[in-house]
Amino acid sequence: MNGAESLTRTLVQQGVELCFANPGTSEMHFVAALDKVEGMRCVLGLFEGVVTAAADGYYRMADKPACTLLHLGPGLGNGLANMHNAKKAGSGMVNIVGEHATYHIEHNAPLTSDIEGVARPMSHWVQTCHDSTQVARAGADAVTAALQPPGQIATLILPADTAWNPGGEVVAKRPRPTREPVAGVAVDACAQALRKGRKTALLLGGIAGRETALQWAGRIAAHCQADVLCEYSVARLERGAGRVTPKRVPYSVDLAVKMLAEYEQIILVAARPPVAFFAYPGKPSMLAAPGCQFVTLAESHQDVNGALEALADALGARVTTPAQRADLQRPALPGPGRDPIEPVGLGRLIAALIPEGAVVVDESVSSGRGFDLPTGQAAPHCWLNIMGGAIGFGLPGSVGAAIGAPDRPVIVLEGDGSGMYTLQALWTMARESLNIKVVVLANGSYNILQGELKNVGAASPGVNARAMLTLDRPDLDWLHLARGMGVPGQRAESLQELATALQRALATPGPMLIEAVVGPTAVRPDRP
Ligand SMILES: Cc1ncc(C[n+]2csc(CCOP(=O)(O)OP(=O)(O)O)c2C)c(N)n1
Repeated sequence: MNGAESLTRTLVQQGVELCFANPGTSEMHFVAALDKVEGMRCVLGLFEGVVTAAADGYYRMADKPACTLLHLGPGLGNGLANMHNAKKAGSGMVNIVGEHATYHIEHNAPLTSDIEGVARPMSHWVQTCHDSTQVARAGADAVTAALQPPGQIATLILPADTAWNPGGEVVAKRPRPTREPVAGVAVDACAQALRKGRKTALLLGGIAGRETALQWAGRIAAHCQADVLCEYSVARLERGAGRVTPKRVPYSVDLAVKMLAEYEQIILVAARPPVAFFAYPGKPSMLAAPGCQFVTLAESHQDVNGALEALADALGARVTTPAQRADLQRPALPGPGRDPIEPVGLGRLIAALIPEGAVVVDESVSSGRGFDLPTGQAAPHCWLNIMGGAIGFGLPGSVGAAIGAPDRPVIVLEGDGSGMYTLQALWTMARESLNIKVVVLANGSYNILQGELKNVGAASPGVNARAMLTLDRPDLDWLHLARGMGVPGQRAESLQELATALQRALATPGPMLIEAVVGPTAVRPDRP
C-alpha cells in the first residue's frame, strides 16, 4: 500500500465519502488510489472554484466534510474565493493539494510555488506531509481539523513521492469533536438581560438557523416579548410554514439601521454584532443603535442548542408557544398576461412553487430583494445564502447541496453576472444527473453595482463605468451555454412564463436551467 492508498483508506475510515476533484500529474497516485479503495464517490469539477463551492454546499446539507483534490498552488489558487466563502460559512472541508516530489521542488519547475502561502489565508489548518509513512496520520488530522465546530478548512499538501512511496498504517475512525458547552455565566447574563424589560432582539447566525435552535429562540422570544432576527447571511436557514421565521437584517445600511434602531439590547446566538458589508461615506459601519448592548449567549463553535435550552429553562420558557411561527400561505400564481419579471413578483412566484423539503440556493443578488417575506410562509424548505460575499458560489454550491441531500429538489436563484464565475458547474450537474433547477435572473447587468456607484457618492456612470456594469455587447445566451454543457433550458420573459417553466422543471427529474429575463419590459430587443 502506497501513501496515497493509506490516505484514501484513512479518509474513508473517518467518514469522508466524497471527493470533488480537479487533478493533475502530481495527484495521479491519489487518483489511482481512488480506483482501488471502495467507499469514495468522485465528482469532477471543471474549475477549482466549482470544486471548493461544491464541498461547501455538501457540508451544509450533509453535516460532514467532503475532500477536494486540487493541483498544486495554481489549482488551489483557483479555488480560493469559494474556500473563503466556505470559511465564512463554517463549512468543514479537507483539501488534498498535490505538490512536486520533495526532491523536485528545488528545481523550480513551472508549477512550483509556495503552496502553504497560497493556502494559509483561506485555511484554518495547513500541513505539508514530507514522509509517505505519515500521510495517513496527516489525513486523519486533517479530517479532525475540518470537523472542529462549526466546521473548518483543512489543507493537506502532498508531495508526489509521499503518495507513491510505501504508506503507513490506515488510521481507524476517530470520534467527532464535540461542540464546547456554554458556561452557565453566559446563560445567566442573558437571562438577566432579558428580565430587564428592555427592547430586545435575539440575533441568530450559524447553526442557530436550524429548526431546533429556531424553536428555542421562538419560545424565549414569546416569553420575554423579544424579537427573533437573523444575520443577513446564514449558511443554512430552515424556513417556511410551521417554523419560527426570524426577520433578516437587510443588506442596505439605511434599512438595517432603521430596523435595528429600536433595540436597546441584542442577544447574540452564534452571531456577531451586525456590520455593514462595506463602508459608505457618512454612514456607520456598525448597524445597531449607538449604545445598544450586546450579550453573547453562544459563539458559533459552541453548543448553541444546549445554550438556548438552558436559557429557556432559566426564564421558565420551556413550554411557551414560540413567537414568529409562520403559517402556510402560498401566494397565487401569476395570471395570464405579460407581467414583467421583477423582484416582488418573483418572490411571490418562488414562494408559491417551492416544493416541501426543497433546498434553495440564493445568489440572486439584486433580483432577490423580494424573496424574504413571501417565502417565509412557503412550504417548509431550507435556504442557503452565499457567505463571504465572493460571488460564484451559487451554481457549484448547489451541486454539493444536491449530493449532500440527494432526496431533496434544489432550486438555485442565480444572478447572471454571478453565474458566469463558475458556470462550469452546469456540466457537473448534467454528468451527475443532479435534481437542480437553475433560475438565472438575467438582467444583463451588474445591477447591484449600479446602485453601489450611487451609494458611494460617485457621479452618474459615464462610458467607462457603464461598460463595467453591463453584460451586453454581446448579450449572454444562457440557453446555449447550458445546452453546451448538457443541461436543457427554457426561456421565460414574463412571470407567467416563468411559473409554467419552473413547474415543468420541478416535475422533470435532473437538471434544468430557466433563463428568466428580468427587467421592466422583460424582453430583449435582440432576441427572437
Ligand atoms: C469574487 C467577487 N468578484 C466581484 C465581486 C463584486 N460584485 C458584487 S455583486 C457583482 C455583480 C453581480 O451581478 P449579478 O449576479 O448579475 O447580480 P445583479 O447585481 O445584476 O443583481 C459583482 C461583480 C464580488 N462580490 N465577488
